[in-house]
Amino acid sequence: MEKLIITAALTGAEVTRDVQPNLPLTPDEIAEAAYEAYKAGASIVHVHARDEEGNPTQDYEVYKEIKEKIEAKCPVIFQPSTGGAVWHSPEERLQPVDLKPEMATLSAGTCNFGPDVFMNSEEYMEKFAQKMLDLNVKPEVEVFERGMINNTLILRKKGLVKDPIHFDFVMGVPGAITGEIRDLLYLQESIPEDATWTVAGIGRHELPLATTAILLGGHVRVGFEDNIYIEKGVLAESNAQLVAKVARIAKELGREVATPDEARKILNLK
Ligand code: KMH
Ligand code: ZN
Repeated sequence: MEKLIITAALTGAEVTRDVQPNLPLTPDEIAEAAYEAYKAGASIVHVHARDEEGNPTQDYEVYKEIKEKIEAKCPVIFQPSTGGAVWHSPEERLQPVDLKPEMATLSAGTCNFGPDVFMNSEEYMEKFAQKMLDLNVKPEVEVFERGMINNTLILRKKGLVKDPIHFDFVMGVPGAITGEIRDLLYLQESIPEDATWTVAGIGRHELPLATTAILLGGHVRVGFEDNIYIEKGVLAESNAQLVAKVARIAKELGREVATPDEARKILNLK
């Protein structure tokens, strides 16, 4: 089995300090959280930027500062979000791709997102994919529903997404696919054979899905964007604590954890 890629989703766009006091918000805090997550076993950091008030921003300059600060500390793969927050315009969301990061997320369809709608029209999915292709940025395809795999295969047919595709199954978002293991199996068997995949379980789904992915040969995303607890009712001290827990479970189950360079090879990054 391939080594395990652990992604740390450090901040997200929805979580606040009110519910998770240890949430990293400033570029310095995000870079420090990335470094700690790297030391705990993360090979990718999925990053959402925040402005000076702590609100989600897709501003190019803020992402640039975060990217440079992370790169100064460690060799972890920097993966900015192009999902942003539900209220960001597509143009705002695309800004971090101009930094030519090794990877960026590419949301593969529209779905309900709690009380909101997360909009990803065909026109904009194509624009996002084209830009990533032009700038040699590997998409991590965010799948919130089964139909989004079909959308991705249509993008592939149009030459906008290249094999091998890397998927992130985001499971347990209220309004989208459940966090049940049978749904993970369904998603896993629906993607091309040469594709790689990771799973981001939301809230209480994080740990069971992570453990299942370790056993199935998939990869794992954890972090405050998805889940703020280290165990039922106990807030995590840091993103690194969540990463360390996954690394520990992987070790117990006999799956080695990938370094960033090993993750680059598994994901065919240049
Ligand atoms: N914040 C969500 C609306 C991504 O990062 O690409 C979208 C999201 C996906 O988090
Ligand atoms: Zn995200």
